[in-house]
Amino acid sequence: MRCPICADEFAWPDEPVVSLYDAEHARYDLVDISALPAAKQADLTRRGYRACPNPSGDTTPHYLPATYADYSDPLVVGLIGAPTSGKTHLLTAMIRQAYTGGLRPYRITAAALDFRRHAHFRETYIEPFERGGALPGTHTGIIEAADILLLRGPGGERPVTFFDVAGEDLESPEARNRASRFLVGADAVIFVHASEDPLDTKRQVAESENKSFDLAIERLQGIEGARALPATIAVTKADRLRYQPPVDRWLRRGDEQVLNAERIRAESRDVYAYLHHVGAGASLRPFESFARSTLHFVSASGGDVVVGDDLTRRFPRGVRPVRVLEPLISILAMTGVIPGSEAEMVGRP
Ligand SMILES: Nc1nc2c(ncn2[C@@H]2O[C@H](COP(=O)(O)OP(=O)(O)OP(=O)(O)O)[C@@H](O)[C@H]2O)c(=O)[nH]1
Ligand SMILES: [Mg+2]
Ligand SMILES: [Zn+2]
Repeated sequence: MRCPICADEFAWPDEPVVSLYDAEHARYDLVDISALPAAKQADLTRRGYRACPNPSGDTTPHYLPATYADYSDPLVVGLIGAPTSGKTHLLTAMIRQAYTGGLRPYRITAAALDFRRHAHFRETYIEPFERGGALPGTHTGIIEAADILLLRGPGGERPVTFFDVAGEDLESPEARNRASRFLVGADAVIFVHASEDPLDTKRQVAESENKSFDLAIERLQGIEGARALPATIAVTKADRLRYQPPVDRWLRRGDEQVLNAERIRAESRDVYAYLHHVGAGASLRPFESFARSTLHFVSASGGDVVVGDDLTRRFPRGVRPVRVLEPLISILAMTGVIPGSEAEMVGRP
């Protein structure tokens, strides 16, 4: 199997031991479960972890849910985008909505597979986001997965690991070897482009380039079969374009309730035209580089952040995510998590 965190291949040990997390001492304890009754074994395995042997020795120690290898066909999904493009807010809104039944129209439920990781993600991102707080920029040098979910649906049970690293690392040729190693094992990529960024973009960026996209694509192209990797381009912060046709029309639709490849194609065409029109042609490279891709307008927060007198950054009217699941749904269709003939057509010309 391949570890979703370090992308190393290794044989999953078939031993009756699991590592249980001891919160009090902040450590993992190795427990031999062989003498326990089957029900207890199953329960401890469900809650337990296994240390990844990380044969290439290139990461800090990390643990996988002990049930990870029970599922065939795991997915690794990575977010790519410039610093402050909105990756973390989008992923937070997306995972939050997947948890609260947002994939029900596709008969998919989401649960945490890695309980500790999800609890951390919930406390650090989902809860502050729900309270209307702006999320901090992602620390550089972090190479751990953000969350590992288990999606259950007509396509079976699929673990999905999400990676959200700092845009700064994605743009840096030195750091990217570590930070974007997850790309080596990625099964799908969400490319995030921020529409108009008057608040955050203090830097001058040549319109002709999107460094994080370029570096990620370059790295992926070194991997066999990379052209077949499903990709989606999410133009986020689209709340800033809400009065602008045709963006207004897509945003007003809210969450879709059925999978419709033709509609996704129509939205993709509109996003393509928008990016082209505003001179962001460089952000269209994923569309040109991968055989199957879709493009979407999304908004994680529904509005701009406001800096208060105490310098905290908040969304004053709370958050109202718009169409944040659409990029994920396209990925799920293109990776077979949503099966069927309609899904087969998603992202194809
Ligand atoms: N208007 C608007 N602003 C947003 C939206 N999503 C994020 N932002 C703002 O964009 C800024 C950056 O968002 P992040 O999600 O932290 O961006 P990031 O890509 O994760 O940035 P790094 O972690 O530094 O790579 C924050 O100030 C957010 O308030 C959105 O949907 N609409
Ligand atoms: Mg971030
Ligand atoms: Zn590993």
